[in-house]
Amino acid sequence: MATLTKTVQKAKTAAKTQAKTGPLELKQYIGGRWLDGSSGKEFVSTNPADIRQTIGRLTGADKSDALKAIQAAEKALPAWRATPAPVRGRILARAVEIARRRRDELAVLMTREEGKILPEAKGEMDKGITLMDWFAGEGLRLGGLTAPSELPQNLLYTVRAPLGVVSIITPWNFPWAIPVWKISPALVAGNAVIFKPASLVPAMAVEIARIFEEAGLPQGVLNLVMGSGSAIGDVLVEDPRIRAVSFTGSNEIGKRVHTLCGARGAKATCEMGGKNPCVVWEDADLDLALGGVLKGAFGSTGQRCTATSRLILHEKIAEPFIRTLIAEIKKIKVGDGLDSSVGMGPAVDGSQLQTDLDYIGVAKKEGAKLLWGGRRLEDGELKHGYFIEPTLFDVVKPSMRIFKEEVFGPVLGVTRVRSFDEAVSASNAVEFGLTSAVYTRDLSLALRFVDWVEAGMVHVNSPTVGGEAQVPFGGVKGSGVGEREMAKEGLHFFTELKTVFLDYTGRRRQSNLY
Ligand code: UN1
Repeated sequence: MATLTKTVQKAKTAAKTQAKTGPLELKQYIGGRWLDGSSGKEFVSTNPADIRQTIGRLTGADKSDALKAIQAAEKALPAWRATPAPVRGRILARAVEIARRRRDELAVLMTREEGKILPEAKGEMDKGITLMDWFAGEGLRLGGLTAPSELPQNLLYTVRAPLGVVSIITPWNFPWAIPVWKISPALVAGNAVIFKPASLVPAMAVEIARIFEEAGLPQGVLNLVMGSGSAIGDVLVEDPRIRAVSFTGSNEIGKRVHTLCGARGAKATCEMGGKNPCVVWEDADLDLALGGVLKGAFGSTGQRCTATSRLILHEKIAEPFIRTLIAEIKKIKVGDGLDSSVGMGPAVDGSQLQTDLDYIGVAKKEGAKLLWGGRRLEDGELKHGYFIEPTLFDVVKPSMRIFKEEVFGPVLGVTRVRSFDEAVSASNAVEFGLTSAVYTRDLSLALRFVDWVEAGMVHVNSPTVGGEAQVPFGGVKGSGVGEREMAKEGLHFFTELKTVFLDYTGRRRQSNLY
């Protein structure tokens, strides 16, 4: 424990030194070389808790860099796909060791660049490391099946082949875990990768590439291109050499990625938004539910596609539950995530903050009742960051935008219901279907909720957020298209099945089989 505290302390001191010495000079990573982008356009990432601090600086990539990265990946591909999968897995395992060693230091960088509080950043580091570790092991298990043939002395089996060069396009809200849970299966399956992170978190993306470089990944197998989506996004989705795209982000872009890939016969998996309901039933352990709602709605400043944004309360417990909820929300200290007394960090940037405030305005106008929060926080040091109060609305109706649309901020709306059917239909009355939660002590009610809720994931007596490496992650309806992520499904997305018919009779076939 003492060593851990020391490491965090060291990382914090490093952060302070970096704040004095100036921003990190970041480079693109193409064909195993660290290069400036060709766009001539400067990108900076700033600390959303204090925008006077620039975290990283780079010259953005343009189309020519994206094309170079694709070329480098194509060149590296044959040797990488010929590398036995267990050996590929061992390179990943080395990356796991490096990431474990650097966990605390990278968590501090994450807090400074993305804004989430340090315990959340450490949690994200751990989750990403577990995912990498799980996929590293898959190098030993990347098998197909054998099946009995209709014919004698015939061997029927399948193998999993890599797809080729793939693009990985990731959002800012999980700048470590999401890239890692896409890159790891892509690599272990034998693909070469072009990784394009969100422009707000380049410093974390560079660290990811450095970890794989240090782990001994051959040059060109992983390429990092950073720049505006409009400059490089289309190439990474439309170039005929890109055989698959794994995307996490907005619905608008996800649908476009899916359509463009579909049109040219490339694979795509798109993980998009959520508007996740948490149902608290009259018989629930209310303390447990309270903790789950607070974590789900206000954890990561609500900037999580799995965040709880709709609280569906049984009317019998609604009043006391809301009273306690407000009392707990009032206790959440908002501020710089490196301060250990802080419970909620800033919005990631000015535009997200404005979106949050706009939605709050619309909700008020549409008749939702503001119970707590709703304002930007600008007192003292807070004026240097993008801080907003955790916000709670009551009397939220299914017709309102705050009920239907993803805010991606710390804004929770309450809807009251009287029956199980009402709870299910309220839960399902949106276009999203990522995750959901129900708090109850009634096993039958919980399992009926599992049966009927339209969501890719259901939590019983736990918050809507999170996932585990060994089970699939993803949603239905507007929340996701393509294969699920994580687990075997996440690995299989990056492979092509090959069915092999091996006749070892050495004679002409006698059978009429066709
Ligand atoms: C989580 O809740 O731990 O962008 C993961 C997102 C999701 C990941 C959430 N793709 O928020």
